[in-house]
Amino acid sequence: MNKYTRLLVSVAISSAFSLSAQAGTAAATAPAAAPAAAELPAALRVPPSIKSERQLAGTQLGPIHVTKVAEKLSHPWALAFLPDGSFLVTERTGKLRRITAQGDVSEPIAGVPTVFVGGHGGLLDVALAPDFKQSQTIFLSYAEGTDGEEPVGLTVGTAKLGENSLEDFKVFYRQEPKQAVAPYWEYGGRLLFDNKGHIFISHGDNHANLAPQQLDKLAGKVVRLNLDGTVPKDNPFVGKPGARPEIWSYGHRNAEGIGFHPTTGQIWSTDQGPRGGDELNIVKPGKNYGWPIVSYGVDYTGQQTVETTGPHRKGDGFEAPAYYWAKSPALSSLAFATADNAWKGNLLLGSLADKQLIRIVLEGNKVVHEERLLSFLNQRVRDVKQGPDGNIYVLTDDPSGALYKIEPPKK
Ligand SMILES: [Ca+2]
Repeated sequence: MNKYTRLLVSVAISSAFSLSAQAGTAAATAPAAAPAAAELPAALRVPPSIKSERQLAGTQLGPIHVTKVAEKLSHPWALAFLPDGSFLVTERTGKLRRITAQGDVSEPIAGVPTVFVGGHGGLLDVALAPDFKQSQTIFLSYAEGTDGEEPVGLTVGTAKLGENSLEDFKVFYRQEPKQAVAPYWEYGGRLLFDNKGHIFISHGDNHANLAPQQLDKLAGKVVRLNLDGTVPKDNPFVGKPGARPEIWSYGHRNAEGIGFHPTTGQIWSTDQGPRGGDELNIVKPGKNYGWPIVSYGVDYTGQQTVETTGPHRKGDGFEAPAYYWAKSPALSSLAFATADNAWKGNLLLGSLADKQLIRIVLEGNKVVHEERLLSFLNQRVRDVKQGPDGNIYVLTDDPSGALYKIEPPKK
């Protein structure tokens, strides 16, 4: 516990006491105001804008502590943990910053490529190469293109991370053909490494109609590559005429979360539905996840999309989701909790529209329970990751977004 935390815990405790005392007084003269005050979580009893305050909040499995590590980030999108305890954070508006463990935010790191910022596009994921300790290499994903001139696509680059700059930036992978046009929605963009020398890259559908079903296009796909940029010989569509060999799976709408299940080793992904129909999928090679032919959602107009024939049905040839939501939380990132605390084995999901962290309890591959967390922050959750310290870190998507640390309930 650092000096700020100690101070603020004591502030929090004294504020809580003084607030209950005031509420008691107020109740005598204005009873109508009392119930709302009584329902306030402990975490709201101190102003949420103070950096480093460690707030206590009740959850189904016990108390959690929520600490704002850093703030005033411009639409932060992704988070990576550096070996020295600091953080790398992308801002969708095009900047990469380093944040110290104490929450000091650096000036933008130089050498980041020009990115297309618009709609869902911008600087997206950041991930350390598996050999980062030796190579200092990072991977960045971003939207690339020029507004109004030609379509925008997803690009992945690598660079060596210096103190204040990126060196030796190279384009590692480029979505061709690019397919996103105004209003520039749905890029996916999440990066995932296995321990076998591969990288997985999720692609949104770029709002490009049937593209997720077309195997000569990369929109709406999860792609798998070797770490030297070549295509693995055992990818499912290698040698199939008319199909791009990079493709691992297809029929995705917007997988902004992708990760390995810690015990089965299978890839799980989120998928944002249009209006309704967000999905959790188990991503298998060569499989078709159905978008836009089948979906539990409807278009934003309230009508079924032109291409959609209806929901997933047994025997329709498409991979049904492990779970879906009729009302979309607008799922972003995904993290499996593996540390030794009460959330071990749970799946954590960011929610943009519902402004929550969602805790999913699994029995095998079946979702048996969900708990909605962090509602009191009232912030869109863009990224969620488990840190090397076993705590959970989230980024909030806002013009003045923040990095929060969540200490899960103890076992
Ligand atoms: Ca689906």
